[in-house]
Amino acid sequence: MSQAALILIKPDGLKKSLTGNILTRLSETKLEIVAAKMVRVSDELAIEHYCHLKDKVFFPELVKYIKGELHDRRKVMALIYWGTDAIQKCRDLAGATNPETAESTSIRGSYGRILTSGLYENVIHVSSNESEAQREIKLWFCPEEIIVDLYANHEIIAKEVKKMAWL
Ligand code: DAT
Ligand code: MG
Repeated sequence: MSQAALILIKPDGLKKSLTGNILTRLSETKLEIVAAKMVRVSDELAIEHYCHLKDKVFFPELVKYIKGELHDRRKVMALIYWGTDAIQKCRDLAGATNPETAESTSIRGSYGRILTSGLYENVIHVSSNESEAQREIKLWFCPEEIIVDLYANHEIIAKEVKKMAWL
């Protein structure tokens, strides 16, 4: 069954110029990229994304990390990979959460590290299961940004929405 996975190339991955490398590794999965963008991560987005970890001692630093405050790069690259077993395939390539125990050929095993504070700086995020993927994708993307219809959606007339436009 086709499923979707949210991938984030975290600020350390961008700072270390690993984008091309990571995308090449992920292309081994033969999955389809159905959305991609650069995102400046707000406090709200960071906190909501990692809400399952809000009671952990490392939570405040984790929020700073995903916002780019530890790397002077206030951006992440967000992508959606879509296809058969997308989550497992991407998680296998990413490797274990802890970069020290991740298989050494995996993305996290190759490029991750543990900070002196104990936080795992592990280059990439991959959704952990289908319901988390759905929650995360709805948080990071709106329906028009995804080139397939992943989840039920509807048209709305948005009034008085402040947004930037080309001159
Ligand atoms: P994953 O990113 O593999 O899905 P997670 O959702 O449990 O893992 O945690 C999110 C991030 O938080 C993880 O990528 C790195 C950090 N983290 C998790 N557990 C940690 C720990 N025990 N010590 C330090 N950082 C941790
Ligand atoms: Mg997770």
